[in-house]
Amino acid sequence: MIISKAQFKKDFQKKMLSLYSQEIEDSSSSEKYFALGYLVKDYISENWAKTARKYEKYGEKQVYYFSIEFLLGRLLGSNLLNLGIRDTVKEALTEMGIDLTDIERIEVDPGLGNGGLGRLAACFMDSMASSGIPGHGNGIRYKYGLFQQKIVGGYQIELPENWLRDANVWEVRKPDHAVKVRFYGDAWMRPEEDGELTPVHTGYQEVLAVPYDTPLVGYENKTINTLRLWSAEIDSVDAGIPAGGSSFRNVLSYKREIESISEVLYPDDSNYEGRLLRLKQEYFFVSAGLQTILKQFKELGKPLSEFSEKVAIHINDTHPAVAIPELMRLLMDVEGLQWEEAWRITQATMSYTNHTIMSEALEKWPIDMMKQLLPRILLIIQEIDRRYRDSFALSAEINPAVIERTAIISDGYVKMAHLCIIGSHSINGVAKLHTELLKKQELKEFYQLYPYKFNNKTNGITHRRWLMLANPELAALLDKTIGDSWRRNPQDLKLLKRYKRDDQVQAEIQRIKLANKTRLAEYIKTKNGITVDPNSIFDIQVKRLHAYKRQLLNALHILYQYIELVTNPEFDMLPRTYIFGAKAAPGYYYAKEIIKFINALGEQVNNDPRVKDKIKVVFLENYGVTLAEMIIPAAEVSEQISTTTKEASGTSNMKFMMNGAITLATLDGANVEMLEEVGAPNIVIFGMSEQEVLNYYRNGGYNSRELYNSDPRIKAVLDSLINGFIKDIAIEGNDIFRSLIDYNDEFFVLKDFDSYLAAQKRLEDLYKDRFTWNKMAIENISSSGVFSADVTVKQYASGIWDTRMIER
Ligand code: 6GP
Repeated sequence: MIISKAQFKKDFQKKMLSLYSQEIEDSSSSEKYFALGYLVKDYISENWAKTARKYEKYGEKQVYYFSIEFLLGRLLGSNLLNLGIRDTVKEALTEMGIDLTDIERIEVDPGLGNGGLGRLAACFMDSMASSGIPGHGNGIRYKYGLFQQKIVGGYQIELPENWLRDANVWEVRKPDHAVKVRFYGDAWMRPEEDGELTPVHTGYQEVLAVPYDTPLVGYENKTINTLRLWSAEIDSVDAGIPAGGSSFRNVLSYKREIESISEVLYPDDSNYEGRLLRLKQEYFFVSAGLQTILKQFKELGKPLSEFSEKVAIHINDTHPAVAIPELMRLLMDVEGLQWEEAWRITQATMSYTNHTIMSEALEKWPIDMMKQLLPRILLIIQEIDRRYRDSFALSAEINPAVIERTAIISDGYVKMAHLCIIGSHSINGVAKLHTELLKKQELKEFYQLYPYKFNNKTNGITHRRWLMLANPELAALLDKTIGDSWRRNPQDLKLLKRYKRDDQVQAEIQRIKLANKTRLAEYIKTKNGITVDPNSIFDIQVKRLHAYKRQLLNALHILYQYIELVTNPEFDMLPRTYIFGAKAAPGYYYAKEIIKFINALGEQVNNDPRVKDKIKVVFLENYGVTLAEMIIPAAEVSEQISTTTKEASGTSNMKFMMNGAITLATLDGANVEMLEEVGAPNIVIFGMSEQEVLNYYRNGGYNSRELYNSDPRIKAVLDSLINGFIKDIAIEGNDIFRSLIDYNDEFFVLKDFDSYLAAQKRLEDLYKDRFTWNKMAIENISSSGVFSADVTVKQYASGIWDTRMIER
């Protein structure tokens, strides 16, 4: 949109008056944030309504991305950017003596996700709108997002994140679009006189699902899609009141029970109640979303047989898998279709992405739990399972054991990934290697049955948030050097290649990096009280804390350098600042021990005068989208060191690359494709190959104790975990030691140690030659365009969803 500074100032003043009955001069920062936010929402509204009308008029196929997580990050900055008015607004505010960044900082970062999968969903939302794809999100409006992490005495403490305490300016509550979702009760098939069976569901509890819509603003293209998040409320006080009658106390506790459905992201799954609640959440947003989609489709006046020509539903990991039986239910029980027709439509509509091969993340629900909570859905799943098994009855080639292993229901459980594969037309992995592993290992038997369903869609990130917003100076340098076409066509970043040897561009790249490092150093000083030198190498690992991601390998290397520094007078190294950011799942004890270890190591190293400031170790608490936006542009070394085969893709690797960091990586996930794009001289690779890892796993691992006994460096490092050399980790040090030695080092931390050390050394040598390093940084930035999510969502649109992109 186009707006003059004068007009904006008028609008802003008016908004402030109408909201707070006061002048801008008299307002607080927070009031300024709300006034600006509501004003920007007004600006968005017109095209929001128009986009919906346009989709309707042209009968566009709509994509609905079903995800239990959306990690959006703050929206003020990105909305201003995508509307194309950020510079105007910034200048106008400056003229009024107001700093836009100060206002942006007021916004709470809604943490409605855990990590990779939720952030990917958010990048896709931005890229779909920006590419003119009619794609919308469907999820849950959690009252409390991911916990706030505090570090106390080196330990992670979790606090509730009440992100809705003040208003959320972006959402619109739509009570008139509320729908009802049914839980519990009894379901069965009642035989009719004509021999037909009619489904019956009685004694259920009805929950009201109220939608809150958030606009998803496309980049300078007038497209505004919708993220619909559902909140659980009680319908009316007498509906579904449990035994005991509607006393005030009963009503209150009933209200609390219902509202708990959309209360917290990822309820504690260590007990039955928590797991039941999670299943409730899954069905809740899926059913509400599907009911709405079906209703909207019917308003088009088209026959249901054409449903899948107008609607694509994407299942983001297995959490929304009940979408398959729920669509079947709606098509049969409500719309009266026969099984075969409903099944054809369902399969043609649904597609599924797998995000991990970690077996603990493969969801399965006990049949009894499903029967208790979703009795009608269970009947449908049982029928899908029965028909699946029956479909092989005439085929002698299929081994019955294969059918048993791939069935949806077995061993008393409903296997959600199996349901997804059988019930949809497409299943994709999120990087080439990951998809190959799905095909030849994890889902091999499914691949043999349905090779045509499998495809790869390598992840991507939105370069608007992760480059334009997070690193405005770099973005400006790019505009100046190669023009601004990369903003719309990120693959044009490759135009920068031509400048890799250009002294001036090199100097600018280095200057911008230093400025970003300085900014981060200031933050570290304020938050952690640690002084770090912006001229040291900034070596960063930020992601969820998980054993397979191997933050431990990084920490053990630091410990190695520390031991060398204090024991070996010959040892020298370039000063380095190691920065970590990571939340551990509240019940993941081992991950929390690693956090403690990193903090204890930092405490000691940072304060040991013998280290002479050569090493600083910083653990930044409460890692999330907003923090990432400051950390990533300041990185020189990007640690992507997961055990090969374990990281499905990774996406922070792409963000770092786009911001000119050099990747230190195993050939895992999307790192493999990053190597292909940037070329071997511009990335530092180490570690075991896929084949080696798979062979070891097949043969029950390797002998880590032997390695410990034979490699004096490993021995020194591990011994210092348990001999008191590192203070204050008596329990943690011992547990970590035992995980590596007694439990045979499941993630090959020690096996890769030597190779990692050598890679770290190579990296340091490269850094000594600033020309080479800067050249590498430029190669990385210019090769990162293919990892824009714009590229990825277009592949989904043409390869899976079969949707058009609306012309700008
Ligand atoms: C993550 C994967 O671990 C990560 O490698 C990938 O980049 C990301 O998904 C996006 O595809 N997986 C999850 O966050 C998860 O919860 C069940 O998987």
